[in-house]
Amino acid sequence: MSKPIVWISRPFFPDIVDRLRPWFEVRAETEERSFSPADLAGRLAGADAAIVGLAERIDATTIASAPRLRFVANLGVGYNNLDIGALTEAGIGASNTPDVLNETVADYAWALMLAAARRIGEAERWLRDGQWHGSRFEGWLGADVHGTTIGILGMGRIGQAIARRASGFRAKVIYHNRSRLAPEIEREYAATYVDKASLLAASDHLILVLPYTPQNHHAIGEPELKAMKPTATLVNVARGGIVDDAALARALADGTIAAAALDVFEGEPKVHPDLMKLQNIVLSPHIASASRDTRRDMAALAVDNVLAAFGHGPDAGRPPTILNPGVLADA
Ligand code: 8YV
Repeated sequence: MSKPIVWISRPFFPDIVDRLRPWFEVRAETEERSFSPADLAGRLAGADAAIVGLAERIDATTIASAPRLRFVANLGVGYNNLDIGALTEAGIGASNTPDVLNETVADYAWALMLAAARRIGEAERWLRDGQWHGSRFEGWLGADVHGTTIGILGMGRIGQAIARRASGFRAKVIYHNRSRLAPEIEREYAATYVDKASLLAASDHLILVLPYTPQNHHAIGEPELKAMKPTATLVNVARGGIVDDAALARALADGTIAAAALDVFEGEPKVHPDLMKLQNIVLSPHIASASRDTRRDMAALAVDNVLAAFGHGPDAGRPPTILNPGVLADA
């Protein structure tokens, strides 16, 4: 009997991909590329399973062109590229990569916050440009991070990992979330729940970690930016589309807020041209989870899910991070 086919939309760690080979015919892309809907449909037409990234949108139209598809493993914790309703209706399981990236993304959120507040990118560009001829005592003044109030919008597992790092900086954490954390978790992080208006008004540095949903589209737009302190820093490690990038560019240009750092963009990999013109922003190409260990862990988790969905490996029959477990129960 021929082996089921797994399509992998981007190259990654060959030793991890090899774990699929005893049970699957692996069709792995050999270079990073983007897929038109027609390309995607063509790739999925013969596939029984797929490992995809957030650039690959899997919805009812894609599914219609993939009659054999039984499982989709997403290389990321955020899965707004997957239409879970349509997948479930078609009896196709789906998984994401939660938890394995929490600490790495939290490290990076802090790195971006520090870089933007202390103007690290801007100062380095100036130095490399050969402009350092002497130091001005009042040059390069940035904002402190220690001892400040750090606001977190979206207090899931990554938000909590960000909050945990605040104590070393003696910073106060306030947060807003769909649901309030249990009191013992709030105590653990010394985090105070506030409404969104208070979060915007009181944060010295505001970090966005909420999932992208239609309700969260432009959760930070012109009115929200105007409600922030003029000395504030905004950091987005969540998804493009949560921030209105055009409004942010205006706010950074006219001093509504002081600085920003974005790892994600509306319409990435394109970046709004007005953001590109600014100095008081750190622009990063969606790499918050890109540490060597974490990207391996994400890849391994995606592979574990595919193996388990097809009855192999230690989790046989129980993909560890399946998003729609009902699909397997119904199978
Ligand atoms: C990406 C992410 O998945 O986990 C997420 O939701 O946005 C990232 O970790 C990563 O860039 C791989 O494509």
